[in-house]
Amino acid sequence: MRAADGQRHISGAEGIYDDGQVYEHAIRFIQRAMGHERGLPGEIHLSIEKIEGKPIFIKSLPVWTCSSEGVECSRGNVRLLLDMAGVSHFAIEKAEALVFTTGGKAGAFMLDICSGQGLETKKKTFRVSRMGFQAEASLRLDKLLSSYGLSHYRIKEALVLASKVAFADEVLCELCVSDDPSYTTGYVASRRLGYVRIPHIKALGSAVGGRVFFIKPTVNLERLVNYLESVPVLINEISENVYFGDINEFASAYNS
Ligand code: WAQ
Ligand code: MG
Repeated sequence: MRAADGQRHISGAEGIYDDGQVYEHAIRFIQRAMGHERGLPGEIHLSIEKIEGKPIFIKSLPVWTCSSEGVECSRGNVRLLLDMAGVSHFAIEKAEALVFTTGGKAGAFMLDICSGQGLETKKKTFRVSRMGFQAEASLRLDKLLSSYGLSHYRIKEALVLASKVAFADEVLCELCVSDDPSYTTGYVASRRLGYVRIPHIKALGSAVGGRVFFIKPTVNLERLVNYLESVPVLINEISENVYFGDINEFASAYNS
């Protein structure tokens, strides 16, 4: 589902569901678009396709929630995590300018991890699609997350996206900031870092946000875009690792 008001992105969502659940989720997506805090959309596009062929099965990333005293502290944590992942300072600054000063894009930017340059393609942003959960894994994750007080639907949706993205060899890591004014937790994710949640990543009420995928220089762009947009990926195994702690605890666990 994609909902927009002219050029301005309002809301989007995607998933893979059994045929018996398609109707229910289609309605849910339309309700979400119509009731969105970013405003009433001028148009809503809903596209439903049968998945052909075998999906790729992956495991969800472990979840770490990084405690923070406020926006300044969290911005520092974002920089530390991206640096730990191996992103250059040029690329970190470029990403910060994209996700902390603008919003309203439907997809993610792809930046080179060394130069911080945007990839030179006709499309400026890319939307990841065709990811979901096997039924049993979905229930397991719901149970696990809710036992830690993390049952917001956004967390589950972001975790499946981040797990699909992190599975791509060409992607070093991802930075995400919701562009919804009331949702102020973002994340940095990679296969090595896991899914690291950052509360207070932006001020309450701010409509800035976006996603950046940091791409290794040797990337085969066509292959990567095809994987992100079109290859069906299902989570069939859940990482049971859910942690809360500050950035120093995270760093020592990461380095050990
Ligand atoms: N593919 C690529 N980029 C996307 C996609 C997608 N499928 N969906 C959203 N984006 C980009 C786009 O630029 C949006 O403006 C931006 O991300 C933010 O999207 O654990 O709700 O749906 O508590 O507002 C993170 C959850 C929530 C953190 C992120 O993002 C947590 C969220 P939103
Ligand atoms: Mg949003």
